[in-house]
Amino acid sequence: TIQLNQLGFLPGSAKVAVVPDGAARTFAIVKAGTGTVVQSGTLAPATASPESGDKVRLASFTPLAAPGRYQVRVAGLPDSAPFEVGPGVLQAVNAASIKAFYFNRTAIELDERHAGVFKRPAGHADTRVLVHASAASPARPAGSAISSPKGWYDAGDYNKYIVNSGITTYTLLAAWEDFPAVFKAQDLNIPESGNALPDLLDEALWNLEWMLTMQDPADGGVYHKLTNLRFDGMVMPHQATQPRYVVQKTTAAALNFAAVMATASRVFAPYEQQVPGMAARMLAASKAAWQWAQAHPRVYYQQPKDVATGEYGDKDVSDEFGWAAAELFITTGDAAYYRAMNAPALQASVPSWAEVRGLAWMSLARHRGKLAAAADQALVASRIDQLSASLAAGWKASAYGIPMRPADYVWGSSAVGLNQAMVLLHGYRLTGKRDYLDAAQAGLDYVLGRNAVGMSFVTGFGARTPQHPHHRPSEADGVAAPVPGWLVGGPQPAQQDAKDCPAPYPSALPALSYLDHACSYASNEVAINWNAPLVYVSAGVQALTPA
Ligand code: G3I
Ligand code: 9MR
Repeated sequence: TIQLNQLGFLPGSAKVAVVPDGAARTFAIVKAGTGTVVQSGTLAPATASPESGDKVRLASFTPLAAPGRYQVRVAGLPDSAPFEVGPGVLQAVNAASIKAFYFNRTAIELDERHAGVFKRPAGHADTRVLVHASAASPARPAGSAISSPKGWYDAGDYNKYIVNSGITTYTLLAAWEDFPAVFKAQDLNIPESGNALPDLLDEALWNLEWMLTMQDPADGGVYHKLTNLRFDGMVMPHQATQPRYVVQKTTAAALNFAAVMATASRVFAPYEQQVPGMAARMLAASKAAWQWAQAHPRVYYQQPKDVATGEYGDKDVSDEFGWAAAELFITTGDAAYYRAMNAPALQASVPSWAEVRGLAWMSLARHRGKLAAAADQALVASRIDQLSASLAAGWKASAYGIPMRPADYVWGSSAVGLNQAMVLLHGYRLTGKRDYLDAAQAGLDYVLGRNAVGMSFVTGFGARTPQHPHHRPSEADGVAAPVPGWLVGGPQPAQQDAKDCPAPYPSALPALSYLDHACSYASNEVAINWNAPLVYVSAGVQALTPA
């Protein structure tokens, strides 16, 4: 079948569909419903896609700009899913991708007014969380209790992990810093809607307030995670009542926390009236965590024997040091932080929870007009441009016309595609090279349906979408549809969940190794760090695509 972005395109976007190789050499764009041909074109030469084992041709129809509903037609094949062209095509998915965070809030009832059929009682107040032996200190001995409420559930499970919350919250704040116009008047229908903060910032604050409680006021150290000892069953949040613990302070947690609090401090500084003292509190918390990390530069997460939940373990924190230093430099202007960043040695790479050096460069690029003199502006530009150029080269070479390469199909592959697009949007802003914008669009198209399994990987958005994500509320709430607005992890060949899955995967090929089954935490879970770049990219494409 013909694969493409199942939601649609802005009038000014690059528009591409993927057609299985066959006899046809031409394609047509037809009006959905009437079948009237509005445009026709020639298919590109066939290219083999090793990651999906097929041969495909690209159909490019970028000039199609008149708002409407269309399908791609190729002789001998069923028409494509219908798609929209129009200036508003990404608004709903952008809003839903943020609303998903609300649906994963801990410690608050989701009432009918804001959650509709996905209403549920509050889960996990987390006002009495135990200090695990691995986190004990004189003032907080093992078994003593702290209060650590709010925040979002990490994913399909009910735990809260600082490292992953860090990149997630940062990415939401970055979306705000880069594209405020998209969010200023957005109404997400969350409990805070209508207050004096934009809804995106209200949502981010829900998690930032939790993160602040994860810092030990005695020394500035930050707990790695707040968790049960083992994963819960497939039950609703309020039915998951195992005791919760804060576990081990780590260097990675301290630095992630320092980076995000420095970022949040500058984002919330203009809102002193709405959140009095918050910006100053965040900056002080950031500096204290940074100091702790200086004194404890190599405390890596070591999963205690009695704990079995997610690890987010990382034994290279040079990137976390660089990122935290960059954010503290941007927020304070203090050249000592720029020197601590060790910019000449810090490369840029596509961000993930374990690999955050690219975030430092994107933040510097964003603030390049206002950086203190210490910053090497030419280096900032070249880091972003070079990484974008290498992603654009992959995009040009790929059969599906996407920046993803075979090795990018890892656990959370969908977010790899979107984090690549996030880098490319920065590259486009910096250089104006149209290829970068078109490659970013292709990354968004990938998750919305231009992929070998022919699915939009966002629940509720597209003609074919995941029905059974590994997401405890979606499984346990008795509502047939999954909670909307969530990006699932996507295909990857390792199939670490095969032992827990009654159904076999359809294929072991990287881009086909996907199972729309609730058992599949390795290909069909949702996660906050995967949704955040969906928020960023769906906003950025709207903000940057020329009309
Ligand atoms: O680093 C190696 C790399 O060198 C190697 O080439 C590659 C080959 O597969 O593997 C890489 O390690 C992978 C690692 O992620 C880093 O990307 C592991 O195989 C892979 O198993 C690991 O997956 C992580 C998974 O937890 C299991 O630990 C995912 O990134 C991470 O997103 C996921 O996070 C979970 C939390 O633990 C719990 N909550 C849900 C969340 C989402 O599934
Ligand atoms: O639900 C868990 C998910 O959030 C994690 O990403 C995944 C990998 O750590 O583990 C899931 O829990 C499974 C556990 O690892 C093995 N037994 C089945 C659990 C799922 O119900």
